Amino acid sequence: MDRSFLDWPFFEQRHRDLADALEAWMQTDAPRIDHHDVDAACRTLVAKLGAAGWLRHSGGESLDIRSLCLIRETLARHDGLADFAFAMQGLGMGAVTLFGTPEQRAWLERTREGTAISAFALTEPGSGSDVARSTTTARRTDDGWVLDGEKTYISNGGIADVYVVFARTGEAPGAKGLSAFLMPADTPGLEVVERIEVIAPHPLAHLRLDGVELSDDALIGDAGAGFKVAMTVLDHFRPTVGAAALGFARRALDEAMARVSERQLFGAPMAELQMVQGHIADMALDVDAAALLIYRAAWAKDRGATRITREAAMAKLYATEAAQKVIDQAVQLFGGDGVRTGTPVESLYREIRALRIYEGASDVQKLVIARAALSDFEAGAR
Ligand code: COS
Repeated sequence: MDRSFLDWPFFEQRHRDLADALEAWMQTDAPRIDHHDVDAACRTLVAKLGAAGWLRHSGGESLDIRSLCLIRETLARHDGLADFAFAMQGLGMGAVTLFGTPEQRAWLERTREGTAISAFALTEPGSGSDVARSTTTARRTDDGWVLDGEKTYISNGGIADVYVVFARTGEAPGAKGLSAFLMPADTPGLEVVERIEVIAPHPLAHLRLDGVELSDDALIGDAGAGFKVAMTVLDHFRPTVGAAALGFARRALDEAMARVSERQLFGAPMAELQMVQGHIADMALDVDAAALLIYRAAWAKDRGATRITREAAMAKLYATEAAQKVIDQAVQLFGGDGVRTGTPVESLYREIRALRIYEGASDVQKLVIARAALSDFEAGAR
């Protein structure tokens, strides 16, 4: 595949080395595992990614967003479930990496080694895009908190060892009354009530919290700061969702180019037809444009920007929407084989869809970008 993007000025030599080493690992040592039992597959993937040292990049003292993006892009190009397993260790522990106490960071040792699996429990049956409406409650007691409510579409739900969960602590209405908590999976009162099946299978569950007792030291960050904790975590991880989409798109483009180079149509390879070249041009353009937005956002954060809300939203929105189009065109170029169960482009077609929804749907990213643009304009106009 085209690796010329690694020469872009966004990267340092350590990033090129990381991308090369992971590519080599995926081609030689990577676990070739059966995906039919997704729970077992994810446990194996987390253990192997941990043992090989890749999960050290998923959290810790700080996050290098370019490394996270390169890893997700590379894993996604080879295996969507490997990307999922890596990504969730980062998102799940994101609040601990960014805001955790030294005691809470003990969990990071385990998620970075691949000996514990983490999850990010924000979405509720009544609030997905509108986080400020979250209704799960955390009531103060003499020595801690009691949590009640429901969380849904929680990735790694059912196999996670630890959850970061967001609940209403009531300091103020709406966004200013939420807090983040660290909740081990074996805490009494936490129940996995339903496993959710989706078009690209991965561990996903609906959770119920019924009188879950947590101690004082489970609180991550300040009471009432949970909305900002969640948004800050999402700002760090949204470019990486774009990177996973980019990995899927690069794979689709490579598959399509191999196909049109080999397949004969009207007496010549498909690649010689201008209509086919039009598809390849659109796909290649989308891939490069997505990569530029993703690595611009990652670079901006890594070089010290306090917030990359706008850049992260642009990267996620563009890359996920573009990848959907790229993959759809690859399916088209494959003809009947493109929709045949088990072919690479068929599975990419299913894998990409959720990325336009989770960690902030495309519509939410537009809202975020427009708000940032208007607020910058108003600040400049004053
Ligand atoms: N970083 C830090 N602080 C942020 C922030 C960010 N990215 N975004 C908002 N805030 C702050 C705001 O500055 C505001 O604080 P002040 O009142 O002190 O200024 C506060 O948080 C509330 O912000 P806002 O009024 O913009 O919140 P809204 O309720 O209007 O919602 C959206 C904002 C819709 C953008 C937010 O709810 C969102 O991102 N939703 C999608 C959530 C998501 O990704 N869900 C998927 C779950 S994970 S699979």
